[in-house]
Amino acid sequence: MRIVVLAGGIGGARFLRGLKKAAPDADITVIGNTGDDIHLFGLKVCPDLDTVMYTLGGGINEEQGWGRTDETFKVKEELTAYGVGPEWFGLGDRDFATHIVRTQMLAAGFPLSAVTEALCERWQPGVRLIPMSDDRVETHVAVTVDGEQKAVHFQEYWVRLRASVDAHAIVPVGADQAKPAPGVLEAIAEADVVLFPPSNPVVSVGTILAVPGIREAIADAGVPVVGLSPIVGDAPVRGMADKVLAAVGVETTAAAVAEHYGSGLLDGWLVDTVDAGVVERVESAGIQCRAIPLMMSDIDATAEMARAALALAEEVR
Ligand code: GDP
Ligand code: FO1
Ligand code: CA
Repeated sequence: MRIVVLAGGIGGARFLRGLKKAAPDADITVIGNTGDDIHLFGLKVCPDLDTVMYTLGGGINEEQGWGRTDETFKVKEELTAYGVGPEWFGLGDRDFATHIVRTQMLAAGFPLSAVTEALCERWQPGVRLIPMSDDRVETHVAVTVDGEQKAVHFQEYWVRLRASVDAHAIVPVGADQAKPAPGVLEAIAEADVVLFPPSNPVVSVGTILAVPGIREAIADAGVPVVGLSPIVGDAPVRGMADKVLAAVGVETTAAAVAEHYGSGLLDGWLVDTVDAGVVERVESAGIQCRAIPLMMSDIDATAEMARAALALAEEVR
């Protein structure tokens, strides 16, 4: 079976670990969000691609959910001693090596998709990981700080400002001009099922869908599209989905997120058992819905979620 998954960082990566266990023989292609990417210290950092790569490859800091295990911060300390920032973004020594290799290969002329493939040769994530685009896309957030309206990079909004200021708009800068990376549209066209993991619907899955051609390819593929809610009990399990959903005018509920994707895209939707009350509302919007436990507390619980998503895909096929 060929499965395509549109993934952000932690939510996507943890779901993929369960999916690999649930469907060990499946051929899994992951289309990764690159809207979170940022240039720091002359290096290109791709947080969501790296989170997927490290999580599936066994190099992730499990507690944190991002960055390397067994990490040290000597390089960052030395940069700070030179007065070179930003200080608010925690790049570790082991992680730095990934960004150095990536930046060196990009400077040599390789596209990000080829660089990601090369990095994955080391990590062997057991899936094919493709960035959504080789073109630069950067998510910016319009905020008001001290009465002043401005746009900041998504990482500045989340890591520096801790999403503590109101977001008025989310703009995937460059997305309208971006082309899907080689292999993205082909994987979607050849897929037997497309899954939206419980990733952020705005700044992860939403950004991938903002690359012209990807949403259309999914709708045209004619295969089941099933998603899992990242919202449980009217709140994100972690992160800032509530803030960015508000910025795009969507309420923070499992039902509203399903309606936001819409029945033109989504065939099936899984909500947590605490949200069983919304099943009827989602189904009346033309999306088949089931309520099951959606907490990715361990790999077995996550594999059970993946099995339920694949079972729902068969029901709607
Ligand atoms: P990010 O790029 O690291 O923010 O990761 P993603 O976009 O892939 O996923 C973030 C989303 O995952 C957040 O909105 C969380 O609510 C959701 N999430 C994290 N852990 C869980 C979980 O155990 N269950 C569910 N249902 N959602 C989760
Ligand atoms: N998240 C933080 O909250 N603080 C950090 O200092 C930080 C550094 C960082 C470095 C590399 C990387 O791949 C991810 C990193 N993240 C950090 C996570 C990242 O900001 C988020 O997981 C996502 O981009 C949110 O969607
Ligand atoms: Ca992310």
